[in-house]
Amino acid sequence: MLLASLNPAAVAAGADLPDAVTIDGTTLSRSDLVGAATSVAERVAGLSRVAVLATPSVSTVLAVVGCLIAGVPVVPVPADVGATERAHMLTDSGAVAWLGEAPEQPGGLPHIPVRLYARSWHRYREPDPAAVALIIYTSGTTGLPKGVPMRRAQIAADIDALAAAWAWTADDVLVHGLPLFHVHGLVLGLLGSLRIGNRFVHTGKPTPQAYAAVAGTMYFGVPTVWSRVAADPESAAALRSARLLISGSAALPTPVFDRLVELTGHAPIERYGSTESMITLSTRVDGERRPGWVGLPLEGVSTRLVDEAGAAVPCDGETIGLLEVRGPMVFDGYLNRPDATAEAFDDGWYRTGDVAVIDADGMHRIVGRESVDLIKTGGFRVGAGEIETTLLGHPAVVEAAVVGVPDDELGQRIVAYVVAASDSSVTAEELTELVAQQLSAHKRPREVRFADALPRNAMGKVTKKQLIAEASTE
Ligand code: MLC
Ligand code: AMP
Repeated sequence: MLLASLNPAAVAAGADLPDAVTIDGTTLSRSDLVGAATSVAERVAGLSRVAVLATPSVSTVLAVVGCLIAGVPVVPVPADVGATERAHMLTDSGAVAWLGEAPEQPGGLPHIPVRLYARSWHRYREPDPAAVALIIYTSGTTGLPKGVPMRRAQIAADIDALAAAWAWTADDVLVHGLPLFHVHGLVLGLLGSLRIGNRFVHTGKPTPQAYAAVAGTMYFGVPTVWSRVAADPESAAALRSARLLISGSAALPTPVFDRLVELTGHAPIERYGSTESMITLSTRVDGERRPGWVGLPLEGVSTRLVDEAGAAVPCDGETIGLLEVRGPMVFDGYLNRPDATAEAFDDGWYRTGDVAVIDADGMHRIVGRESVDLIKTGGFRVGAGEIETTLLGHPAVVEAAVVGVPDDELGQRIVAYVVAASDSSVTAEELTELVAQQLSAHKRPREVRFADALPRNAMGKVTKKQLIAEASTE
């Protein structure tokens, strides 16, 4: 069973847990979860796909679990989504209803509320392991986000491999305050806990104070969260009693790693992955935790480095290559995008788009991204192209170039360079708001710089490295 701890027969026979999930101030037992989510399952069974506005709430938890019980694929929609992105996710995924929280703009779809106090004890057969559980949207360098269908067996394989690497058991208390519409918060945090059978606490926002207020054994965070913890010695000290502090979704800066060791007594575990591959590499609970390195392949995972011509690159800890991965958790293709799927694979290996080195012991270090047009900000993946297209949709914008500028706290911060029509009075705020309204609030540029022209090379291509250098030095 994918959500093994929610086996109705075992829960009915006494394998209950009074505080299985705590979220938004409410605590649910395993039997609450089974009863309420099965009631959701009864309302959605037979639907082809449903969308869930994935706020951190009881309603989202029950909606997702109910769909997993009924075998209905879920499209988690970012809680801060804007109009264009939302319309694209609904149309592309073929979602037939909203389940749970009602969005302001339902886009013509019916709404099925989640009733928190309804219960059903109907028993559903476990869906096929090859069935799609989730379709998570993720950004590419250009265009609107692509759907990544995740099969039940892929999710189960990833959680089990992480459990082996981290000695993650039902005795753990897992704490995080991350979004429930991505791999990190939803798949690993929530579904992982419901598979392993540990207590799960969602803190609402991932602030250092909120983390310190919960007595957890495992804490998940993106590097931005850890950098804030490292800047708050009092909250950090409260994490001393934890078993593992785990960082992922972007590179954990070495000074943050070192400061966490000092303040919490824990060398953080770092792990690496993507929406397409889920998590494939991690340092292990019983292995070396080397700052700046993301560890070894998980059980069942193989990795290799190739050069631009596809030839093998030596694993000597120094030579840089393009990282490719293979394993039971890796996806098998984007939804409705055979073109992008073909580009994503090299003879069965997933081209991660990341540049890495591997040393003789098999330790991996992520050096950066192959393309400047895929930005990671606060752990969120954002395509330069989607923001540029949105900005160009404004009548006063003549040219736009979006870059990720190195940032101590966010990893990269989004900066938009804009050439505006000479007679326009368009403001930075107006353009930032346009991105929030069309795409998502978390894709807003932090800064909009107006320019007379964009720097271009002899081929006429915008020289983004020049823009990044300019924005970094000021
Ligand atoms: C932010 N703000 C802005 C702004 N950006 N205001 C104007 N213009 C902008 N461009 C506002 C915010 O709304 C907020 O206001 C305030 O500024 C602080 O913003 P912030 O610094 O961004 O903080 P916060 O909103 O708290 O976000 C930081 C964060 C968030 C770490 C909480 O980035 C986050 O949740 N990241 C997690 C991403 C994640 O889970 N990725 C996993 C992908 S899966 P106010 O008023 O609201 O306070 C994956 C696989 C794997 O990658 O390997 O795991
Ligand atoms: P996403 O699809 O949002 O999960 O983004 C995946 C990308 O995040 C990867 O391709 C990497 O570029 C980046 N990433 C995830 N984890 C790490 C890590 N531990 N170190 C460096 N980059 C990471």
